[in-house]
Amino acid sequence: MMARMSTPPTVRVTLVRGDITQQSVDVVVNAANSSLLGGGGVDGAIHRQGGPEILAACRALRASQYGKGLPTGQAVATTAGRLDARWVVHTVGPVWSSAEDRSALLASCYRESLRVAAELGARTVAFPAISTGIYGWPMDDGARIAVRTVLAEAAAPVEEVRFVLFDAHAFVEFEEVLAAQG
Ligand code: AR6
Repeated sequence: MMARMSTPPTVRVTLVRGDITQQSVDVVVNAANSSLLGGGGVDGAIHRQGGPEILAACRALRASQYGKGLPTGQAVATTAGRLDARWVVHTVGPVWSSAEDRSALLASCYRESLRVAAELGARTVAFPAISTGIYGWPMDDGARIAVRTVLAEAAAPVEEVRFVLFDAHAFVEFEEVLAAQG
């Protein structure tokens, strides 16, 4: 009987507690808003640390392609400016709603960001917990969607997906979800 060929695990998922702007990776994913003009939270931190080149690139994208804004669930790349990264991939998470299930849009943020990163040839990608801050998504559910989508969608040339969690609560939630995936 032939042994079933098992697919080697090509993508490593890691968790780090800290500030995403301090990571050395190919891609830093930004939890942006559709204006692409910056904001608070992780978006503010990325623009502050990365410098004005990122905003200039975002303005150029608005002028050329996204005059009406980047739609929720989509992703687009710019320079990473002064960050220790090659690109920032901006994605727009959904605002949490208790009345409507917007999970597919949140999953789309991770999937589309990974697709853009892979197209660029990125090997290491750092994600924040998209939508779990100002956009109000519950951390346990946000972590579940993030980990499941990344495990299902990450593919070569991406080798490592690093979730960079800002606080202890986020870290614990991601740890639990990752452990439960076996
Ligand atoms: N590194 C890693 N994670 C961070 C950092 C950081 N430096 N700063 C915050 N977080 P948020 P959202 C965590 O609010 O919910 C902006 O104004 C934070 O604790 O940054 O998608 C945009 O322009 C939380 O767990 O993004 C949009 O208008 C997670 O990152 C809106 O906020 C996401 O929180 C997007 O809201």
